[in-house]
Amino acid sequence: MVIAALPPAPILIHADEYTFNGSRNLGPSGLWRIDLSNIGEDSHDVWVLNRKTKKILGHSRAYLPGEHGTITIRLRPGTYTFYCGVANHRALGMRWRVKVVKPKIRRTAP
Ligand SMILES: [Cu+2]
Repeated sequence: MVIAALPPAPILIHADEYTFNGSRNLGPSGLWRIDLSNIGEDSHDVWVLNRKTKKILGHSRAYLPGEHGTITIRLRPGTYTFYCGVANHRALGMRWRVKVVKPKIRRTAP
C-alpha cells in the first residue's frame, strides 16, 4: 500500500477595508498554502494564530493594493485565526477562522 503525499490545502483570502474573505473554513492538517489578494486601498498582510495555544505560526509581508502573495504553513488539527496584522485592522474585521482536521488516508492502486 502506498500512501500518496497530499498536496497543500489551498486557501484564497480577499483582503480589503476591513474584511478578510476566505475561500474555505475547513481543511486537512498538513501544509496550507495561504494566498492573500489585496483588493483594497491600504496595505494588508496575513498572520496565522493558533486559537488554543495563542502562538503565531507565521505571517506574510505586507502587500500593497493590487498585490498578492503566498505563504505556506504546516497546520496541525485545531482552530486558527488568519488575520491582518496592520494597525487595528484585525479589530475592524479583518480576520477569518478556519478549522483543521486530520485528513482521511488516501490510497493509490498497487
Ligand atoms: Cu489590513
